[in-house]
Amino acid sequence: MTATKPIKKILIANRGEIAVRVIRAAKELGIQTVAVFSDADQFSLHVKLADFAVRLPGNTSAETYLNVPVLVKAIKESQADAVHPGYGFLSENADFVDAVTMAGAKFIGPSAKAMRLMGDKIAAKRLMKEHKVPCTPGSEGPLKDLNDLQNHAKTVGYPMILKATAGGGGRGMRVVRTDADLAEAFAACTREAISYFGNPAVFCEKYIENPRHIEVQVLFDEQGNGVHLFERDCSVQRRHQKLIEEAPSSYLSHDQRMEIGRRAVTAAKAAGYASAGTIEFICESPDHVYFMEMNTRIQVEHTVSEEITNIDLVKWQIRVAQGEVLSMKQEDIKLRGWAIEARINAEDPAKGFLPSPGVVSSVRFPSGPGIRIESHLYPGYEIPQYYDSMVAKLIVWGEDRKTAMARLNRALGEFEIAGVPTTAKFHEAVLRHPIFIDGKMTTSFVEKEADFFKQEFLKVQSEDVDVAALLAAVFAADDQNLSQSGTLANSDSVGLRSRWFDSARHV
Ligand code: MV4
Repeated sequence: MTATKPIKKILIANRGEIAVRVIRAAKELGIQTVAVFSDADQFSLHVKLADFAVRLPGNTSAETYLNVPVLVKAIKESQADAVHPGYGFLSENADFVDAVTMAGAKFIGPSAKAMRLMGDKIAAKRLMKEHKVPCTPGSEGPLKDLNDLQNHAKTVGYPMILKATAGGGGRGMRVVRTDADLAEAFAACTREAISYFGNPAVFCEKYIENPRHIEVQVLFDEQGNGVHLFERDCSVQRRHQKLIEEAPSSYLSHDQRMEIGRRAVTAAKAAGYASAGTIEFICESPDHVYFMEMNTRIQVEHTVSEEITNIDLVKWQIRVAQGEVLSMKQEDIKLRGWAIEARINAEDPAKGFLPSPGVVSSVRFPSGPGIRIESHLYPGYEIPQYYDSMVAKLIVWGEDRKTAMARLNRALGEFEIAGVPTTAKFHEAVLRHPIFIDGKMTTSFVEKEADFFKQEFLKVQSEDVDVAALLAAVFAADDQNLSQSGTLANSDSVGLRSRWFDSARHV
């Protein structure tokens, strides 16, 4: 038995909903919490909910949530004995893991070594191959020069994709479709690799057109015991920003599900991984599922895996960081029902998803059976312009996919954030699309169906206008009706949703 070292005080090096999520998990484990906040986040919910808070002067991410020396100072001053990085910001920065460790605190996540290994896409792919995890066909290592790439093009064929080894999440990639474009793409990709990641190494792969994006949640303790919590389907995305995630995936059969899960556990074990992590796969067909990369952090969409397994991943991250051994075996983890998450961003889908920071005048979150909200919003909160635009996650659970979709639709109908446009309306349109309803979406779905979504927005807007015009006409005809019929909208509500009638006048 390895000794456990109880954590007493966690500093959360993050903001927004994930900071709130971590604070809640820590509190339930009887652990104190330290929030850090930028000037723009002075009135943010994570600051109100934490036991302590440390100001990080400035507004930009670089000055605050990405500022390692300032965070190290906050760790020391607050005497936190552990740090949770959330997602984004420094969550996959191995140098930050080292800095936290040097400051005498426990990093809640994998070792710097495992993080560095999986952060190098070529090294990660090599490791997977060694462990017989299928990978996308392509160059085994970094491309030496254009000649090397031209030789690979002959075996891999077109279309092909060039990726920076230090990249990931869609950055530093180039699709090449012809011989003529090869030289220019290679030069551009190498240039980007240097300027974005400070590492010129680039590799090539067969480009899978219209893939499904499926990822497997894994959870490992520091003794090397690990399990998977089945897969998530994240195919509904736009420009590498996920919009809807669900678990499990309607793409896989039971046997394919168990196989992809086993591969993910093999992959994480090979990396010497501890904590919660995600193995991303790209699917050409249900039988051609290739390892793509590992995300060495808790992800935004971890919630859907929690909902179908009844396992609290953030609490388990904290527990394994204390040296605790996983109490469950793979056969203890039962897949129950279906979960869908809709990311609600302060963005205007009618304006190309333009960010829409500003004051939230009122908030009405849905509730009732099978509904979970993860959000840092409250009435009067001002969404700052400096950070990610995600302001809420709406997660629903149902016995099956159909039930979950109906529940998400019901919940979106109740959902209201007034003051700023959000992506909630877009999600309602996705739920009306036959490809989504049939579970047949690929990563090109949103882009390819752009016309459908435009039409849906026009319809919604004209419906609102029609109702408004109708009511205006009614009011003009009979002034008395003003107080007896209208819409259930107040000055803070968005749009016209329900119409009401005074039944007493109609009997
Ligand atoms: C690919 C691919 C097709 N073929 N690799 C994008 C994010 C990064 N993790 C890798 N990505 C892709 N790699 C090969 N060989 C297509 C994508 C891709 C994608 C992957 C997952 C989710 C959304 C995506 C959107 C566009 C492209």
